[in-house]
Amino acid sequence: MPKLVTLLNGPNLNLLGLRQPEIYGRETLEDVAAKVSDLGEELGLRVKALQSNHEGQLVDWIHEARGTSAGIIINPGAYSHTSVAILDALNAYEGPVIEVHISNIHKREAFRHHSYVSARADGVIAGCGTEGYLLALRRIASLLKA
Ligand code: CA2
Repeated sequence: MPKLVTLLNGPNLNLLGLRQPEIYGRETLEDVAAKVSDLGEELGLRVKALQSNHEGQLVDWIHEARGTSAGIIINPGAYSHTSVAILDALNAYEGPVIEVHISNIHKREAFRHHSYVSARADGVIAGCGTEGYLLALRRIASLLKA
């Protein structure tokens, strides 16, 4: 049975590929989920991709991942910079967590430089475009092997 990895995307990431391609690229979230899922097959992992614009929904999915998912990849979107609730939920999760930002948040406005989620993340990838999600899955695979 392949281990499950939960891929969580936060607010507005459903617009990926449809708006602001100069910042977030041209791939849709569906394209990204398919690529991550294909890589998962190669790595022997099953990927469950979810997106929500609602903080509480993301918290609920993190709770659901407890005991069912071997790892979490999360792009919390703007909640990265505001959400202690998402940080608390991740602190109650036992497996590896990799935080992904498509853009380099450190090259952008000062309010994007701090992420609450980074205090829990085992790794943070920023500024690698949507390829960051694939890098995150590779990292989860190696952490699960170790
Ligand atoms: O770089 C990232 O991945 C971010 O997490 C994206 C968030 C932003 O608030 C963070 O500071 C950095 C915003 C996601 C918005 O996604 C859109 C995608 C396409 C068009 C419009 C918004």
